[in-house]
Parts: sequence; structure tokens; C-alpha cells
Amino acid sequence: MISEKLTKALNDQVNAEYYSAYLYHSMSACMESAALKGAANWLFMQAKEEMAHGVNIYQYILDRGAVPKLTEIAQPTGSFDGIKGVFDAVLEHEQKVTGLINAIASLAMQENDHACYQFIMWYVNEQVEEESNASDIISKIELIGDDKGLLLTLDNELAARTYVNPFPNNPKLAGA
Ligand code: OFO
Repeated sequence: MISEKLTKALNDQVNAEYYSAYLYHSMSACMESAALKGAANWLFMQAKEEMAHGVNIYQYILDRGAVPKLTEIAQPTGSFDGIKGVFDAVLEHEQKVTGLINAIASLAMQENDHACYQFIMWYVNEQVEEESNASDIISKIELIGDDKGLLLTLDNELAARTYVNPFPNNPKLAGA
């Protein structure tokens, strides 16, 4: 049986993942209203992945014999200054999430909960990719500077992102 402390940490992480989805939806709307539909698409796909991250933890809590407790999701905060402001905020947010995930990994280690440690390691690795993706986009935005043509090229690149279910074996996410 998983400890109450670890269950609480995982519950909080479900909330954090759903909040991430909510935040990325609000950023997506911001980009769509600025006529950057590619960036809006990238953020919308990101939001979908975050929901899957949350559902996967929700299922794990059940699989460990505990009951997920869903709590209030906060209103997304921050007003974003253009595409650079949005992706700076994405990176900052992902760095924060990395801290939360690492804290769960440390707790699982402390409690000698090897199963939970192994479960959360997927998220530890995922955070490396998520931070790197956001950093790459920020670097491109910085290179582009004020060139509107190149900005549209980047927007087209971001439009190509499609949703890939990160957990195809999770029955709750089958067909998602
Ligand atoms: Fe942005 O990543 Fe979830 O965990």
C-alpha cells in the first residue's frame, strides 16, 4: 500500500498537471488572438499531453489501492508579452514542474517505494524533454528578432505538432 504522504504528493501532482493544461489553453488562446495559429496549436497539443500526464497519475493512485482526491484548479495567471513572453512562461512553468516531480522522486526514494520511484522516473525524463523543447523555441524566437517573415515560418513549424498519446497502454487514455 502506498503511504498517505506519497498519495498526497501524487494527488497534488494530478492537480499540477491539470493546471498545466489549463495554463497552456490560456496561452493557446492568447496566441490564437495574435494570429499565431501555429503557436496556438503547439500549446493546445501541449495542454492535451498535460491532461494525459494527469490522468496517468490518477490511474496510478487507483492502481496502488488509494483514491485520487481532485481539488480546485487555480485560474491561470500571467499576462504574456507576445510569443516570446509566452514561451518564456512555458519554460519557467516547466522548470517549476520539474521541481515538483523531483520532490516526488525524492520522497519515493526516502520511503523505499521502488514502484513509485520507477513510475515517477518517466516524468523525470519527460521534464528534460519538455524544458529542452521550450528552450529550443525560445532560441529560435531570439534568432528571428523582428523579422515577421521568419516568425511566420516558425509559426508554420509549430502548426505541424500533432498529439501523440504518451501512455497508449493506459486504458483510460486508449483512443485519446
Ligand atoms: Fe509539462 O509536463 Fe507534465 O509532467
